[in-house]
Amino acid sequence: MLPKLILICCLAVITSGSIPRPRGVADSNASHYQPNSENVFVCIDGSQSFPYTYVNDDYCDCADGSDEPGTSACPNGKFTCTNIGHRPLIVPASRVNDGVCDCCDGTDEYSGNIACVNTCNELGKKHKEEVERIMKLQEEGVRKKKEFAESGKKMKEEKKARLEQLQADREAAETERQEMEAKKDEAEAPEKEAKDRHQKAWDEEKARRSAEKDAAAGMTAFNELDSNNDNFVDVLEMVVHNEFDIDSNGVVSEEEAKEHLEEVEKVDQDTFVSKIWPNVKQIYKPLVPEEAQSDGEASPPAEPQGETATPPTPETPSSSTATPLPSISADGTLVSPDPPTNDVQTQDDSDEKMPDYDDETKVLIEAADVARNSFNAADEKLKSIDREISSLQSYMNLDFGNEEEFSVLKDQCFEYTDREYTYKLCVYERASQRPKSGGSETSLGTWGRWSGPENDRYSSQLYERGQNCWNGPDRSVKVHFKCGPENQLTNAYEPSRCEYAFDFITPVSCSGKVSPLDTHAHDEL
Ligand SMILES: [Ca+2]
Ligand SMILES: [Ca+2]
Ligand SMILES: [Ca+2]
Ligand SMILES: [Ca+2]
Repeated sequence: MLPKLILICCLAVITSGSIPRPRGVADSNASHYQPNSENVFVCIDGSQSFPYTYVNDDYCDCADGSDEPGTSACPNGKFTCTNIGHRPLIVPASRVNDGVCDCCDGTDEYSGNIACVNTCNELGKKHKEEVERIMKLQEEGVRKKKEFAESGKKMKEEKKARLEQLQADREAAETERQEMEAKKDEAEAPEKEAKDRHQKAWDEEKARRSAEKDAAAGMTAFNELDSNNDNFVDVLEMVVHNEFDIDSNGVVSEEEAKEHLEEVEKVDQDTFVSKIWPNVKQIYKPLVPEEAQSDGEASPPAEPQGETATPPTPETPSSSTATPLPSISADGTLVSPDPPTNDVQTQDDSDEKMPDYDDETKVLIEAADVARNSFNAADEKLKSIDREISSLQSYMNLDFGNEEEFSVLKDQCFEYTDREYTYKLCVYERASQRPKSGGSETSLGTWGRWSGPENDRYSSQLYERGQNCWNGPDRSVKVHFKCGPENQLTNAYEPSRCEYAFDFITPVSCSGKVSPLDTHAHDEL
């Protein structure tokens, strides 16, 4: 209620003392108190009438208290301080003669209990100065606002022209991209064909080399197995190789050897390489020469693998992946075990590099590279146009006020620091908060919309969908815009949990008018 009261008092500018009237009557009400021919006073609400002498007789007669404007008799009475030199002030009638000076002219204290000094001239002067100061601020603000509006309009015109230009450019860029894509496809087809051909030839060459190597390894194995050099590998030459022990009983029987030899007694080299080797190459191990096992004189002869041989203990890991432990030799030195020997297929890959493309293919690749680069350039050009168009369109969609005056704040960020936090507002973008002591930034919201009342739409902005509050809503900020000499974030607070408010002053919000609320706020100070 208080602001309304003040509004009334401030707007009712009284040329004081124009009509004689009873004590405590506002100039605007003076006509009600003119004595009439019947000497009757009608209560202002019209409900009752009394003899004129009932006015200010210190007894409350009217229900609306209007017969006692100058005494404290009516609990709902209103006393108007004339306050010549300043502004009239309405106070509750209970303040009349209560021993406290309420009116600057002291008219509320006429009983003589207290002597009030008249301060109206002094207050009036201060008030006038304050009004002038605010007026100047408003005028200066309006001047700046006009400049901002002009540059805002110019900016929008420029952006609009640029957007139209880009939309025209886009068509050409899209055509260009399509052409470049067709050329790229055209150049890539023969390139792919040539590269595939090259790859296929190389794969065949690799397969040939691999087969050659395999055959060579087979021949080596044949020569090793053929211990009596009769150009045949026979069953007896096979049985000394433990790896041919199919049932793992520690002995290679003749049957087992024969099974590996595809059920024949002996095979010649060609048969071995073509038929036997592919099946045994994964398990075959060359015999380790005896002198490498031990150089001691008491080396026992290689025991023929007969029925007497001890079968391997089940718990001994037979897998070749288990690393054998070092052992102590007969002369007491540490002997490292032999490295595993079954890595035939993993070596010699280093020199298996695909040879360079032939000249003809190189020419095709070069041509395709040129076409690809041209396409990529055209593609990037179109994308860049699209990015700019999208950015311009979002700019065009922003509401910068009736005169484009708020566009000056676009892309500008402002900070305000209180005891604990630094608040940041990037106008039309986002609002955030970070602790002064360091630590991570918390989003308080991103640009939402203008949120002022219908008759004052551009008085506040809403930033919404900020970081979620634990067990609560998403954070949001309402930014209140007020007239001021510069663009500045002047306050940040949290009126209700996770709903923040910022005060922002800017010339853009100046109207050129002095609002009664402005001067009242300064009177209070
Ligand atoms: Ca009365
Ligand atoms: Ca008083
Ligand atoms: Ca032989
Ligand atoms: Ca066996």
